[in-house]
Amino acid sequence: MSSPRRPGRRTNLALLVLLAASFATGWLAFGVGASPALAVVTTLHGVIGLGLVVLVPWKSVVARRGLRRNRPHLGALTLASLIVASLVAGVAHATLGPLDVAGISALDVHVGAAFLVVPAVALHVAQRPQRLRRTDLSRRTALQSLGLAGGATIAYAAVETVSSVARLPGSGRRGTGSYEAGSGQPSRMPVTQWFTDDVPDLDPASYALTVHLPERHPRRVTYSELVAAADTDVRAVLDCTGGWWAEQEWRGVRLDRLLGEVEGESIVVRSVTGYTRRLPAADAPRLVLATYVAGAPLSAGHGAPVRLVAPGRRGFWWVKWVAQVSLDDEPWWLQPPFPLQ
Ligand code: HEM
Ligand code: HEM
Ligand SMILES: Nc1nc2c(c(=O)[nH]1)N[C@H]1C(S)=C(S)[C@@H](COP(=O)(O)O)O[C@H]1N2
Ligand SMILES: [Mo]
Repeated sequence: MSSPRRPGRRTNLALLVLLAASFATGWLAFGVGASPALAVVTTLHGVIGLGLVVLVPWKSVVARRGLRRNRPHLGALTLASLIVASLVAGVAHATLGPLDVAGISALDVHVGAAFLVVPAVALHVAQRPQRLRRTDLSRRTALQSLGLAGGATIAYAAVETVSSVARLPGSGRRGTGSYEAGSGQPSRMPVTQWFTDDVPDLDPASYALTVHLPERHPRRVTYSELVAAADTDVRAVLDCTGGWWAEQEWRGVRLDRLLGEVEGESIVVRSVTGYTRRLPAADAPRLVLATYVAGAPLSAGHGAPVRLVAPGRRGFWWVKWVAQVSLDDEPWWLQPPFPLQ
């Protein structure tokens, strides 16, 4: 028995795969390091995302047929609007630069709309389920997928070529997709909180860092002791998932020196405001608790009296206003991949 032919089924399934892969690679790009080599992930992300555009001619056939049916279309049209908004904002960010309208950036719109796509597409698919067939694993599907991949690569290459020929700001972005802002001039570097944190006003004179080592009494380290211990200068790039980066010269104390013997699995760095990240203990020699940037004490916005400098990691690891550093035996990856606050 053959089921009734449903043109567009494969198009719909391809859209589903592309959406899942866009979402996964988008968060991957935010999650894994901050080196320029991340261009591999962001390029893949861009190619997959533009694959959706390649499928427009096929999907419009499906959509027109669907729109003729007597059913509510609000959900499907909302989904379409969210996808368009996310795509336009993503390409705008990648080509035109760090756009900002009333404090909302193109990248905010891109990620925000993509976030809302998840429930919208779940609803859309739940109401219009598409069956998988054994023939989906065929030579024909493989060839179609290859064609789609080729089309998507061409679309991505076209965007990048226009961007570089027209010398759009995008041609100067970092591999992470971020734009330079305030390198060497911390006062021009944006002050960014991950979500809801507020800049606290702390008095260095009464501030002390608490250091917790296993089976030892907590140790208090005052601000002046931290400044006196600051023996390390690192030039490092702070690359925020908000879409900007800056290189600064940071001065502070290396975590392995502050902690002494680093025994344990991970280091927990917690701020006065409760913002917390857990890092592998093996990273201690590369991590710096900085009190100075570009030769001057940190400003309140940039983490005074002391912040973490985590070279090679995205900005959300660089805990500001550090109150406590502790060492324990839990693995560092036993935490949400992104801060929840
Ligand atoms: C890029 C994401 C997508 C967009 C923008 C989109 C948009 C639309 C629109 C506007 C319609 C016509 C209106 C309606 O039927 O109410 C439609 C119909 C439909 N969509 Fe999607 N869709 C997307 C992804 C998907 C996915 C992932 C599936 C399933 C796996 C799917 C399955 C269907 C089906 C079965 C129809 C109805 C076709 C018919 O009744 O003849 N769509 N879609
Ligand atoms: C519906 C899901 C998504 C789609 C279809 C999508 C698609 C795209 C597209 C087409 C671009 C432009 C690429 C270029 O022209 O260079 C882009 C850029 C970007 N997207 Fe997404 N995206 C999605 C979700 C996400 C999510 C969830 C994140 C992060 C959590 C994200 C982060 C980024 C970043 C950082 C860029 C800039 C990369 C660059 O400049 O090359 N995206 N996205
Ligand atoms: N306590 C705390 N530290 C934090 C954050 C935060 O919200 N709270 N945001 C992080 C993020 S997302 C980034 S990009 C950097 C930004 O540092 P800056 O404000 O000095 O530029 O701080 C990180 N440290
Ligand atoms: Mo950030």
